[in-house]
Amino acid sequence: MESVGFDDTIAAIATARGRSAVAAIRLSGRLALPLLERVCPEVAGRSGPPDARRQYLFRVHHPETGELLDRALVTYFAAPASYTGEEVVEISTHGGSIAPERVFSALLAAGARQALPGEFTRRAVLNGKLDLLQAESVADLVDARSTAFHRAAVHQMERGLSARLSALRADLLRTEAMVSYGIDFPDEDEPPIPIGQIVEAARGTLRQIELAIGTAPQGELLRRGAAVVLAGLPNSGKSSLFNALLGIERAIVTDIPGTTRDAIEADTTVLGFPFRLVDTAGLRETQDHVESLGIEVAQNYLAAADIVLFCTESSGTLSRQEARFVREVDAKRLLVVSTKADLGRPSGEVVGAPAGSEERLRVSARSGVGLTALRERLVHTSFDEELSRPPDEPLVTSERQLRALGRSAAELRRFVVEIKENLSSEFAVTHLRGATHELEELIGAVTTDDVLDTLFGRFCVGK
Ligand SMILES: Nc1nc2c(ncn2[C@@H]2O[C@H](COP(=O)(O)OP(=O)(O)OP(=O)(O)O)[C@@H](O)[C@H]2O)c(=O)[nH]1
Ligand SMILES: [Mg+2]
Repeated sequence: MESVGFDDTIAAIATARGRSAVAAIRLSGRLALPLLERVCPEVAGRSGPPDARRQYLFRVHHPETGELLDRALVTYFAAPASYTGEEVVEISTHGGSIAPERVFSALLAAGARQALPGEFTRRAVLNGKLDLLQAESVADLVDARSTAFHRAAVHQMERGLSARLSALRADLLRTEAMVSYGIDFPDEDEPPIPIGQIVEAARGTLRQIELAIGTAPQGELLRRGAAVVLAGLPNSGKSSLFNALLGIERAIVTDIPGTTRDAIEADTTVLGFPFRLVDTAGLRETQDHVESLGIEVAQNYLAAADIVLFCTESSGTLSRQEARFVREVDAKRLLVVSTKADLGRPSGEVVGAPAGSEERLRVSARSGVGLTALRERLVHTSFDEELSRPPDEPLVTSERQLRALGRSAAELRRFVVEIKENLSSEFAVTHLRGATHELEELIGAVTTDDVLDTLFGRFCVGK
């Protein structure tokens, strides 16, 4: 495919700042090779350009002062066989904070322009190297903080969702052809293709779109992490359990009830799945102003929690006060654990335990007992759908995707209504085209500038 023909050649340090063995600098645009020659006189001295996709060890100099800046590994990718589809040069310099910056400055001095966030990927999309969904997955891949989300992003980068939606788009085009066939021969008594068949085809596609929409809550959870809010009476061991799940001593633990006052949040992964843990103030009636504010905060977190991890020191019946708190949480979100299992309690306490409490997990932050079972329970409670999702089944992971699919489904439903009432098929078909258009815009077959702006706004420089 022809390069879109941007005038500037852009450059960026693509690796993170800080101490490292190597850093990568990227250069993309028509002048990538001439700019390389300006900073690497050895390239200029060669009889021809460097071979594409071969690594060379070149000295890098400042184009104005001639100062030697580094020895770097240089790879040239000839257009269009490159990430962006343009002429690309990648320079691997020594890492650290100085060498990459100085080589980068040399490239700017030679005439490159500093790339904007996501500009390389944006060019890749505009040159047809990646579709929009793949571009989104590139950002997800970089942002991924859990292996589960990473897995979804990789699948999308491999065109998982794109392929599925392209197939649905093809189905819609076929349905449109069926309708047009009817419109082209309006004088026939019986339409050449029965309306029922057209409706059936549209409904089939609609079901597929709805299935994809149905994966969005799980995709959203994978992106943001499931919120687990630890709650319970003061001193019930919430902060200790919070620290044990995190693997670091983050919250203060003392034997004084009412230690935690504010809510403490921390992102973590549990068995590869993303979670946000929230430790809260113990729930109790109190005259203490600060403590009661903390309890109010806790209540707000509880309302928004994906899972309420209720900690009780009892291994049997909950106290009246505890039972009152627990009643306010709906059962699907509630997970009750008996803490401090290492202390061992007289088995007599279990007598009179409410139904279901035999299954209650007993955990100890001190000895580690029950923590593995608790981790598994947390993952199953939040990510059961993800665990049972076939690996090749695509997942809707962004608001943009969800909205576009919603609009496509709405158009398709309107189409079905119109065509069934046998209103003018020309009118119905505009809704069918609307549904197709939404899918095309989602994949990136047609893109508008503001779609690109929102999408690439969250990229990092050099990607
Ligand atoms: N033996 C034992 N003691 C524990 C365990 N977990 C917590 N404790 C003790 O119980 C006391 C209270 O623990 P915290 O983790 O501060 O309890 P909390 O629920 O956060 O308390 P508040 O913040 O005051 O509401 C401390 O003295 C802890 O050392 C455990 O698993 N085993
Ligand atoms: Mg605490």
